[in-house]
Amino acid sequence: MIRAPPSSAWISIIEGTEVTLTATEMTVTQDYTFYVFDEWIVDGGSPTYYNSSVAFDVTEDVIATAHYTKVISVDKTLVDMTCDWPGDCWQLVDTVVVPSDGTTVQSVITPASGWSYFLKASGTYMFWPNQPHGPGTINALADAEYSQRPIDGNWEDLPTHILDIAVDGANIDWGTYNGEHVYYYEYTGTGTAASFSIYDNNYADNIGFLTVEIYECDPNAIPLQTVVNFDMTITVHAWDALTPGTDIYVEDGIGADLVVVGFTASSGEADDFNPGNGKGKNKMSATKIGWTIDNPTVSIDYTLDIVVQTSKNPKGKQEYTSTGEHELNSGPIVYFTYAGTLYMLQGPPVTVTVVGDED
Ligand SMILES: [Ca+2]
Ligand SMILES: [Ca+2]
Repeated sequence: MIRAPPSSAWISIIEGTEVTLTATEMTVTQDYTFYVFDEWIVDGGSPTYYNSSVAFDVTEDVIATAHYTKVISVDKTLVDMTCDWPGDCWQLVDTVVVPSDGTTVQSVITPASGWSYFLKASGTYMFWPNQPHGPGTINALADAEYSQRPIDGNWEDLPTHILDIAVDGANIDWGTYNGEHVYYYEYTGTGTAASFSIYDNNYADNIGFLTVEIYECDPNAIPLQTVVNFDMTITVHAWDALTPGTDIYVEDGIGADLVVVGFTASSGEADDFNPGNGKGKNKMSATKIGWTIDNPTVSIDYTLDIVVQTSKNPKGKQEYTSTGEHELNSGPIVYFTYAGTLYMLQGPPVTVTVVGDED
C-alpha cells in the first residue's frame, strides 16, 4: 500500500474551480495544462494560451467553471441509497394509472439507473363481465397478479401472468395473494421511464384500471435516526499519459457518522485505515480508504465502489441525529505525477440532507 506523503509536497488543484471572467478580457492564472473551461465560453471568443495561463474575450462578466479534465479527472457519485422497506426513507414520487385496455403507460419520473425503488400496485379491474355464476352473473375482477374464476368466484394466479401488470414489458411476480389487492415489487431503475401495461388476451370487454405507485429514497430528505446505506463510486480517468512508473494514489475520507460496509476496486489495491484521531473518550473517528491504481491506461474508467452505512453515535442512537446537509466525505483526493511534478487533485463530495423534527 502506498500512502500519500504530506500534502504540502503537492501542487493542489481543485476540480470545478470557479473563475470570474471580466469583460472584455480576463486572464485566468490556472495552468491551462490541466484545466478545461466550460464550452460556452467559446461563445465569447477562443481562449488564448500563454505560458501558464489562459485568456478569454468575453462580452460581459461571467463566472465560469474550470474542470480539471485535460490530464486526469476524479468524480464521486452516489449510485444508490437504501433503507429498510417499508420505512420513513421511502417517499411516493409518482402515481401511474394503468388502463385495462392494453395500453402501455409510462412513469413521469425517470428512475435513475441502478437506484432502488419500490412499486406498489393496487386496485381491481373487470376483465370478464357478466359471467354466469350460481343463479345470477358475476363481473369477474383481476388485480396486479390474481384474477377471479367466474365459476366459483375464487381468486387464482393464472399461468403465464395473464391479466397481470407487466413492468417494462416483462411479466413479473407480484407475490402472494393479498385480499386488499395491494402488492409490492422491488424495482431497479434503468435510467429510462418505467412502463406498465395489463396483459390480457381479450381487451374488448375490460373495464377499469389498476394503480402503480413508485417510492424512492430521496438523498435530500433522509429521516432522522434511520439506518441508511449509501453506495458510492469514485471514478478516476486519465486523459493523458502520466509519468511512467508512478502509481496514482487516491484517498477518500468517510465521516465519523458512517461506517464502512465494504469497497471494491476495479483495478489496483484498496485498503481502509483509521488515521487515529478518535482516541478521546466517546470520540468517533473517521475512516479513510486508500486506493493505489497501477499506471492508468488513457481513457479507461477506474472505479472504487464504496458502501457505507449510518453508524450509532456515542449515545447509542442511530445517526443521523441532526438535520441539515451532511457531507458523506470532503471528496476524494488523487495524488499523481505529471511531467515530473507532483499534483494533488480534490474531487467533489457527496452531500445528503437530513430532515425531520429533532428532539
Ligand atoms: Ca378481458
Ligand atoms: Ca398472475
